[in-house]
Amino acid sequence: MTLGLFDDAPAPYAAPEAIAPGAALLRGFALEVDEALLQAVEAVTAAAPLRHLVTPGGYTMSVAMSNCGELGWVSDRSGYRYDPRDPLSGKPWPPMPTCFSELALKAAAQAGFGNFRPDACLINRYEPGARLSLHQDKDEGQLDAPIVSVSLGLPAVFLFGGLKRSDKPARYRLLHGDVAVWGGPSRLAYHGVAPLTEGEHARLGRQRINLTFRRAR
Ligand code: MD3
Ligand code: FE
Repeated sequence: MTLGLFDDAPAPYAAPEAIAPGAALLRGFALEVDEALLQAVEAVTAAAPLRHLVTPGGYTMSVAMSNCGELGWVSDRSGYRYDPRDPLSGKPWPPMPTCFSELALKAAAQAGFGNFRPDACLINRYEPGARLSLHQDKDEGQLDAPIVSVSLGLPAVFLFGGLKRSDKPARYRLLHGDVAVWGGPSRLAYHGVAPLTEGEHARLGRQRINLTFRRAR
């Protein structure tokens, strides 16, 4: 791994690793700003608490979720949707912190997607045992925009499949500070997260936080 030698990016950021057409892994890309991101997560989730949503099929998700930005992803018995308001409070979601939108813009550009302006950021919190089964992200209005994801806290095994649910997924271990960009031919790939393994992260304790930045409209 070439650390600190890619463009003029600061160490310990490594060159993007292409994992599929349109999909790139930027190991350590968020490390420089991790404390700012985590403080912003704390501020957002103080205003819009993490909660376990119910799927249209009636299952309670093991991952706890919140949002910031103009739109937030929500699920209930009536379906999945992007909503400008937090259903818990009836108020707009907290604005997207500047450190969030700047990181997403830079990461997308590094992976070849210029001018990425996310209008939605889903915050996922995993505790040991929490998982996300294989799914596609297709509720967004703009499927030509990429999705940028930022991993914080405990490591997770990310499952990256193909365009069919039956395609056997590849596994990637995502660590604190890793950023991934998913666009173009990979935008509708099936993906998920294996049950989080027990552990203790120095800053976050027994949890993993994932931020996903989307262009929902
Ligand atoms: C690949 N979150 O919130 S982020 C989700 O780690 C979600 O919390 C996971 O999947 C997590 O919907 C994975 C990585 C990710 C996000 C969107 C994708 C990978 C993707 C869209 C297409 C292909
Ligand atoms: Fe997803």
